This record gives sequence, C-alpha cells and structure tokens, in this order.
Amino acid sequence: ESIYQHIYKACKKREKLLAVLIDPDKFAFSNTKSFVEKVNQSVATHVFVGGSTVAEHITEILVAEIKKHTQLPVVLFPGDVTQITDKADALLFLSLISGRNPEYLIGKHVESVSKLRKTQLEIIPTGYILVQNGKETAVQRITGTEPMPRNNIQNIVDTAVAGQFLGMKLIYLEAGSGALHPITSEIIQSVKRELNIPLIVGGGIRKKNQLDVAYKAGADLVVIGTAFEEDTSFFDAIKNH
Ligand code: 1GP
Repeated sequence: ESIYQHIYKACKKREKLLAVLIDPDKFAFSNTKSFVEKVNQSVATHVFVGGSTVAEHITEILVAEIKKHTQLPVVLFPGDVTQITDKADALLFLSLISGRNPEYLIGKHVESVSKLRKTQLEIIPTGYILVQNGKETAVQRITGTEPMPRNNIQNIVDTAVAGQFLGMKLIYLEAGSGALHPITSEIIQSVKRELNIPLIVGGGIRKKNQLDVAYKAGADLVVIGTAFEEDTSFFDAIKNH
C-alpha cells in the first residue's frame, strides 16, 4: 500500500492522522534519537521534514538519521528543490495555488525533475493554500506571494476545488509555521464539504483543543511542528485525540 493510499483510506474511514513536522533549520540534530522516540510513542502517524530556509544537504542527513529510529513514513515537505532526498519515503509535490508566483506553481517543479528521476520517492501532488494568520509567514516572504484573506471563504474553497480539478491528490490548508491563528473551523468545514480528496491542515496548532477543532471540522491529517519543538510534553497532552 502506498503512503497516499493509506491517507486516502483513512480519510474515507474518517480516521484522523497526525504528522509531526521537523524543520531541519530549527532542529538540533543531536536530539534526533530522543525526539523520534517520543514521536514513536505518540499518536503521530507520519513524520514530515521540511522548511522554508534549509541549508543544502542538511535535510538528507537528518532524514537518514530519523529513518534509523522510526518505522513511520517520512514525507518530505520541501521549501526548495535542494531539500529533495531519496532517503525519505514520499514527497509532497507542492503547488502554491493560493499565490500567483509561477516559480511556485510550476517553475521549481520542472527544476526538480532531474533530481526526482534518480529517486524512488512516492510523489504526491498537493495543492498548497496559504491563508492569512495575523502575521507574515516565512512562506509568504520567500515565495513573494500573498496569503488568502481569512474572511473570503468562498475564494479559499474555489481554490481548493480548482486544485482537485487539476488532479491534485491532497489539499493542504496552511496558516504558516508559528501562526497566531490556526485555520478556522469554518474554513476547514467549507473546504472539506466540497472535496473528495484528503485535507491537510497545519500552522499554529499548539493546544489539544485546537487539534480537536481541526479534526472535528474535517481535517484528515493535521501537521504540528512548533508545539512539539518547543515542548515535547505536548506529545502526552494529545494522547486521546
Ligand atoms: C507549517 O503547517 C506547519 O508548515 C506546522 O506549523 O509549526 O505552527 O505547527 P506549526
């Protein structure tokens, strides 16, 4: 079974998935073993690795180390072509459909092919939608795109559905790492209602209650990075989601 099939089936069965995001840029390499052991003991189902500003080769070294300590699928969530490594299991092939920068809609994708051809990575086309969260995010700064206004829900829904029509296999609603406000339940619900493909939600989720709200609204997979980075006791706090 592929990683995507697993996510798709979970979505149809309404099982909830949780990805722990490790940003190589913010993560102390020497902590990998103990951190990943905590991930293994938690309810997490996936490890995502990626960030907006990661120095070359660091991702590969970190992914190799993570793989030593876990059986969970390790999925690349790359901010850039340089973060692609065969050491992972799958790659979210992200298209920033909230923005209008051709580099992040198709340019980087073309650039990545010579690298991807040499890997066995499972490639999962993903429509990535950045939504305003109250402060500027790294994604916004680096891609030079505007996030979608939170109050124009119809536009967010239409963007997600357009992504599905284009053949994307996942839609990722992103508030941005460390967001002040996570994606609202109203946005999640409205998008979920019109999608047949799994919905990922991430950015700014730091409390168990915010995780529950996201799942209840219809998120199939939630991504959490900062909250675990800052305090690994959050793994215990979410035991019975
Ligand atoms: C960021 O959606 C992820 O790309 C996770 O965000 O670090 O705020 O959990 P946090």
